[in-house]
Amino acid sequence: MNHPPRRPAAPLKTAAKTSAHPALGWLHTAKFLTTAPQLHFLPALDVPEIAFVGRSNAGKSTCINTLTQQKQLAFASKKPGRTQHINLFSLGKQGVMDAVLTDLPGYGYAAVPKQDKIRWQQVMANYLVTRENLKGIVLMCDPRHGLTELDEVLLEVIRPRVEEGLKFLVVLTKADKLTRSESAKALSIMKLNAGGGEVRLFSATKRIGIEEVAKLLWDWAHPAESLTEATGASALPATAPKATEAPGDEPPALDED
Ligand SMILES: Nc1nc2c(ncn2[C@@H]2O[C@H](COP(=O)(O)OP(=O)(O)OP(=O)(O)O)[C@@H](O)[C@H]2O)c(=O)[nH]1
Ligand SMILES: [Mg+2]
Repeated sequence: MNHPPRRPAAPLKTAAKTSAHPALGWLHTAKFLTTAPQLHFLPALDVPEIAFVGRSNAGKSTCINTLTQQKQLAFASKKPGRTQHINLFSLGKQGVMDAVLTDLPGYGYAAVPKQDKIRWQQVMANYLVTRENLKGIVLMCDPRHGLTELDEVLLEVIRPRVEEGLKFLVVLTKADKLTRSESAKALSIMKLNAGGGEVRLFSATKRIGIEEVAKLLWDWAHPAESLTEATGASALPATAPKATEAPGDEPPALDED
């Protein structure tokens, strides 16, 4: 009896996932680790740490949520000053922590009392200068405002560490607010100012730059790992997002300013 010729096996549905870059799957493993009002409350860690810094309302918490594909991991809000603690999120497949993301309170919010501002600037400067496992800094900057005076101060604070090899990336946030030519201009101006660091355009709403930023963070945290070894990884299911601070009544809407 004649058998019909064997059909080639149907490609597995996971094929697309397994050939994708592992960065987004890795970032999706983010879990709330701890929160601290001051530096000395932070646990000493021996995995690479990547800190998100920048002006209040620049979009740090939103960027972390977008990169990790979790809606409320970090609390974002229209109201500046939403993040008031140092919040740490662990990353790693199979529950094995291999890096940490840090969401820092923003600076430059006018309504904060002067004493609190100074205190916070000291906490942040200390963190950036002394945190031993700090591997990279992501400076979030709204290109409509450019680098503020406090951003410039921060650049000065971290310069010696960047010269010693600390990774540095300027993320130009809310790129959805810019036209194409404004984006291109903002990008080239920032490249001149970033002192050798990377610069990327980013938008949570229009989903610009997400993969590019994700890949950079992956590379920072896994310098020795070759891409071929890593491509077997696929996205793990989301873990229940955990609040770092009391949530507001509604999830924050993206601002329209
Ligand atoms: N249009 C637009 N709005 C954004 C984007 N990212 C963030 N936002 C909005 O900007 C506002 C501030 O966002 P957050 O992520 O809370 O900013 P933050 O830098 O964490 O602020 P602090 O915690 O105060 O330092 C919120 O209303 C966000 O919805 C974006 O890509 N596009
Ligand atoms: Mg925040």
